[in-house]
Amino acid sequence: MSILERVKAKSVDIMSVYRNLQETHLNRARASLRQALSWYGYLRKSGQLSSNPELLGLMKPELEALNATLNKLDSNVIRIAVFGLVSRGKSAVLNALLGDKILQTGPLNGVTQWPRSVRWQPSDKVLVELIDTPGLDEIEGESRADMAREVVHQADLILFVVSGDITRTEYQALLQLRRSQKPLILVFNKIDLYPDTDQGAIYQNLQQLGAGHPEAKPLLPDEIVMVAAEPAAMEVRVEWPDGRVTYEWETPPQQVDELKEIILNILNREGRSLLALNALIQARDAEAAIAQKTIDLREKEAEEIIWQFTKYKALAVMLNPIAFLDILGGTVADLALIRALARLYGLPMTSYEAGKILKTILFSSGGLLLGELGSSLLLGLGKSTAAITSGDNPSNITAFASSAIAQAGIAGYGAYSVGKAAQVYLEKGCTWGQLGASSVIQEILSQVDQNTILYRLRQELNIKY
Ligand SMILES: Nc1nc2c(ncn2[C@@H]2O[C@H](COP(=O)(O)OP(=O)(O)OP(=O)(O)O)[C@@H](O)[C@H]2O)c(=O)[nH]1
Ligand SMILES: [Mg+2]
Repeated sequence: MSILERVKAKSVDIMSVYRNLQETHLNRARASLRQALSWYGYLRKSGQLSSNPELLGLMKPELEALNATLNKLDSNVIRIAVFGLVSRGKSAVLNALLGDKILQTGPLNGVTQWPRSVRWQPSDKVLVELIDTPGLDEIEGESRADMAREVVHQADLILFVVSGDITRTEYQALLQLRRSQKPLILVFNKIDLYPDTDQGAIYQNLQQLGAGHPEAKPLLPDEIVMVAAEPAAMEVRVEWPDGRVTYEWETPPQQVDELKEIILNILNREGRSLLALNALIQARDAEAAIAQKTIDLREKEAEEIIWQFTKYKALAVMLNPIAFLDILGGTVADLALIRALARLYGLPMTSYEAGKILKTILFSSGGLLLGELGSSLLLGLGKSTAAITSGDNPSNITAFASSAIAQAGIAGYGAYSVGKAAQVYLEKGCTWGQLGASSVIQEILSQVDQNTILYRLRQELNIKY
């Protein structure tokens, strides 16, 4: 095989690795969404929800969002939205990508008043929906800015368009997008207005954007692109050989090839992974919202359940004379409490997950609950000895009683903290279980290649693998 052939074979190899990985990510996302939907569907059928029309009504928008997200995954269309302040050239950038003046542009602020999407097929395998949005600082009021934010929330990749100095609003929007795990490219438009000598400095400033902020890291070279989407005509001085001087209007060339290439690279390498990630983020948010609504609705009943279990556990531990059994009994009670709360909330929960939550709670609340285990063991042993040797000796019975009461108090407090902690945990939604949205997001981010935009997101979030 010649070197050229080998290089070719290798790059075909790499492309097929990327393709397989993206396919896996899509499949995992689909499985996760189906699991969530089937769970809520099960609740409805099993009567838990239909007997509770209030809750069903509350959950409806989120269930619809989950369904829409799943449909979107199946359609395989990647959504790219522009975002930025008015008149930065958002519509012009999309026109430049499309190679046609489809969207209206103009010098006045607020030319684009509604989100509008246009199909774009940059290569035969990739289908893209380009979405134009109104400016973030639209004077007509908040509603248009809200519209833009809503679109961005649903997009898989953002082109954040700036031109000239970055304003505070732009800076804050940028940080917020980063925080919400949105992949983005910073597009510096109207570069034709700057002489070549300034462009290097602009680039460096952009790269350092947010570097002063503890959460933000400098942007990577691939994440900043300079473009001239709709360069303005300039008056140029022409000196003729015969000494005549005339002035003519000339339009500098459009500069958009680099942006196009970067987008195409991203789409080929990780387009469908971005689709999967975005669907999972939507699912996670929807499920968290469902959990929050349910928990608010059931606050009183939950308090009652927690107290009942606290009393029950204290009593069970106190009356049980055998050291190991009371610890076991206590743990079983904690698990049952977590499951009872989950059942009350109608949240997906298997005993495997309940066990995992209990473990998390034990470790996260550190000393206190581990202390409960430790002292249970000590006091429990004392109690067992007292029980064995008690006979008719009243002092032994007192020993049994006092260690039993001490232990019951600790156990009761433990159950109460477990209950409260479980409530907090459940509030976050059950997205951390097997195939849960959060788990799959983490799984996808852990598998991405170094030169991808997703890898960069993972760095930003400081996830360690
Ligand atoms: N010099 C120069 N002007 C540009 C460039 N791109 C766009 N413009 C001009 O900037 C103005 C605004 O462009 P639009 O594309 O309408 O901007 P927008 O961000 O969509 O604005 P809104 O829809 O109002 O939020 C227009 O007059 C464009 O001609 C560019 O690359 N260079
Ligand atoms: Mg516009």
